[in-house]
Amino acid sequence: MKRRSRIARNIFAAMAAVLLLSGCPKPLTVAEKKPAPGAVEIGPSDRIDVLEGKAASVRPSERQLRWQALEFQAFVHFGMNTFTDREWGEGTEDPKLFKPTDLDAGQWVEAVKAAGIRGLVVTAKHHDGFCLWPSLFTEHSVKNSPWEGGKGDVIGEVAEACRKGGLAFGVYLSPWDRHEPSYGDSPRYNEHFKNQLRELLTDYGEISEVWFDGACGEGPNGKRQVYDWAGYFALIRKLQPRAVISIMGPDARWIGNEAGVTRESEWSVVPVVGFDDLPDEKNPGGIAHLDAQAQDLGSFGRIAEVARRGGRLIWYPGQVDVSIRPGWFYHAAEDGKVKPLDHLLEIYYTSVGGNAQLLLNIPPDKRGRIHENDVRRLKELGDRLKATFAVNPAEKAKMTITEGLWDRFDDQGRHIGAGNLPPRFTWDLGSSVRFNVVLLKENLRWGQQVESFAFDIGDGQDWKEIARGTTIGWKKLLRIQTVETAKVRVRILRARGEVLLPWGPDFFGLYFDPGR
Ligand code: FUL
Repeated sequence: MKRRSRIARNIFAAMAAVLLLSGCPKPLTVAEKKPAPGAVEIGPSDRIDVLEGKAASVRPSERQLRWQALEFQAFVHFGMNTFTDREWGEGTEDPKLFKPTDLDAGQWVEAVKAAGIRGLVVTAKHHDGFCLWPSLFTEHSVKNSPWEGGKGDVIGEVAEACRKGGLAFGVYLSPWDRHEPSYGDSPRYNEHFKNQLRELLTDYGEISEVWFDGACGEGPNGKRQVYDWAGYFALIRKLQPRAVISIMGPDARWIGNEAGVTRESEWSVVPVVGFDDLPDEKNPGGIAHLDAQAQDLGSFGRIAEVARRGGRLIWYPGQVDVSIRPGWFYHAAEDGKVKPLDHLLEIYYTSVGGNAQLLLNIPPDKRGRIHENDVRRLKELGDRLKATFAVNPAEKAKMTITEGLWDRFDDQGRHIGAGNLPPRFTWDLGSSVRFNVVLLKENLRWGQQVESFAFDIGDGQDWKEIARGTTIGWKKLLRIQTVETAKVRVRILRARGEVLLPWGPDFFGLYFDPGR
């Protein structure tokens, strides 16, 4: 990373101080050209400062940023298993068993929107191979079910309802297909799979995400299917270039568990070993050799370890997939087991507020509706989040940046942040404010930089540290004991490169959660 000389920094600092004092920021610099998104190679000859610069230079793609901004999405497991009361079907189920009595995709959309959800990913085909759309390439689909006289198309209805309701729309398509006879005859099945993918990518408008699971089995011929990941990815890039490919894909990694648990430090920049572009079953995290379940995926120590063997740094943000109930599919026996509000809040704060995206599964029932218990819980969750995040008293607070730094402004003269570590950001709230949630964000367009920070409150004379954290990334939500103060401060303790906090009410918030 380009580093400025101390003298230049001091000149900038002096100019910034004058501008801050005069209260009239003018452009000092134009925003540096961002390095292009993509992988950065690392190797044993990289010195520590070089490695640090490389880690600081990795950038997300526009599609990754758009996806990250969704923050909270619904996962919808619905299909043959809903009617057979199973989690994994055999592929031998009779399509006639699929008979929702009151399917209403609009109800799904309203129910999930009440929780503040912004996108929805539906299981177009699960491992049993039953397709929720009338695919031309199989008989094992809704077209041979009694639902809507075989003329129905669940995917069409859901896509339409999402569009109407303003939700992003994505699909889960299981590569493992226990029904399809060509499965295991690798080239033939890969063609079949691409045909199905093509239908989904061309017939339903914009697809925001394609979710691939890594499960792989033997076909009826006893042979193991070898997936053509590169071919699948190429097709998606061609037909839906804005779509993120998750889990077995290059854009978003699996968080490593299905319990809704994130790491204390979630890095979107992760080192991966080797130069193999393709994921495999042992590495469901992604496009290269990455153990998605490892506790440390992105610390500087981990980067140095991978560099010794040779590898690369990629932008690979985490996604938390977890179900609101014990199972992924609906089971009446689990109607009383919808996760309590406090558990969902804990998941929300540690995922959305822990630099990850939350994909909360809500399975419709045999009617084809989201069950009343889940609807109620989603509304409770949304109401609580709305009440908490309604007002940000820090929005209009005066912020100053202290400690040998220089300010940066973009080419329109807007303040976009400060560099020269370690910056301290101080807010004068004018009068005493009560809060128990602190929100921080980095501007990920310039990479992920913060390794640790502290949060202080002040009484005008002294500062008292009340919380510490590690990574910030897209968003950090700190839940703290309720405090009242007119002055707050964030100290960046360690960062990899210049810390660029996005300017505006969005990047720093103090909130009061009335339920705590
Ligand atoms: C897993 C699947 O086997 C489960 O059935 C579920 O779809 C989950 C989200 O992914 O790997």
